[in-house]
Amino acid sequence: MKTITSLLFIFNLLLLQAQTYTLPTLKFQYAEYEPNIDALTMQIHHSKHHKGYVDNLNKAIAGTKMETTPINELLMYASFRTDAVRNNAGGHYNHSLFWEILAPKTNQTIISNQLETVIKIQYGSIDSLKKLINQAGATRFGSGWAWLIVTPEKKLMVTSTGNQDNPIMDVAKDRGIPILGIDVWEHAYYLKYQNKRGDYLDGVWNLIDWGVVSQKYANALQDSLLNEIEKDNWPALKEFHKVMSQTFHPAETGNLEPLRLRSNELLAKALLLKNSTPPVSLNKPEIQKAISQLVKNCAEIQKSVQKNAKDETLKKQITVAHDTFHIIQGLCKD
Ligand code: MN3
Repeated sequence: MKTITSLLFIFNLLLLQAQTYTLPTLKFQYAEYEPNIDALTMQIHHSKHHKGYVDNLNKAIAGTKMETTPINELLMYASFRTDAVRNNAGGHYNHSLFWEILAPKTNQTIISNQLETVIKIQYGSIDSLKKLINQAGATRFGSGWAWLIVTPEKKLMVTSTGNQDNPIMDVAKDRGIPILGIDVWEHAYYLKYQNKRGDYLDGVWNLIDWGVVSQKYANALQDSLLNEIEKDNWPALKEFHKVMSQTFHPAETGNLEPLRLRSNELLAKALLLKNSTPPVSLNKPEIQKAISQLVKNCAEIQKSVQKNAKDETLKKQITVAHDTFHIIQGLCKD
């Protein structure tokens, strides 16, 4: 009996710790989105496509540290994730947002004064904003999403991304928190609209619940994720990080080959970082000082490689450079 109780206890602990994603229920019946999106398209889109992203995301993170990683963090560092995590975390996030902002006409809530005012200041009118979003959706080659986002500068911006990427991700060219997104994958419209993406885009506006979008706007302005995105928007730091992890991790396990082959590149990326413009909030002397140290560390490594130094020496030097890089990352998070 005691064994069973403790086994149950452990089982419950495992259940509590493992983060699994679930398919959100739609607020309305599939047929209620007619005639702008037909019931069968809604049904397949939600119960098959979206469910597929949820199931595959759970599969991709099962048994890894990512089970306890918040979804924003999975998205944010997409360039360091596997394609399975990037596509399915994106797919789940994007579709969840899409369902939230869709409602039949009779159930829609109205736009807030706050959002309406900002739209008028930035775009002149809601109609001209719609046109820009339609254009972003219509010109997105292949599959993807058209977005209205809040940027780290707290401005609205219209943009689009490919596949299941989104503007939270470090792979997106325009970054921010999405408050309105339109799925322009063919599976979102093909049954009713066939190849006429433009007609679908016109139709989908009849379903947009501006009250929900307004709430998302107000929430985004307060969200600390905006600051994180601003700080994360330093491509030169990311490029250095890539080469560092691809050379340091093998070195840790005794394989110095990647470092020997790429020590020039590592130094070049460190120099690029030193000469790059940091995000406004990271323009601090202590960070610049640590980066100068990093350049020195990398120059020493390159010298050692040229002199064909022993593995032990290189391993020590890359560990020092890696420590310096961690100091920089720590300073960037403060
Ligand atoms: Mn879709």
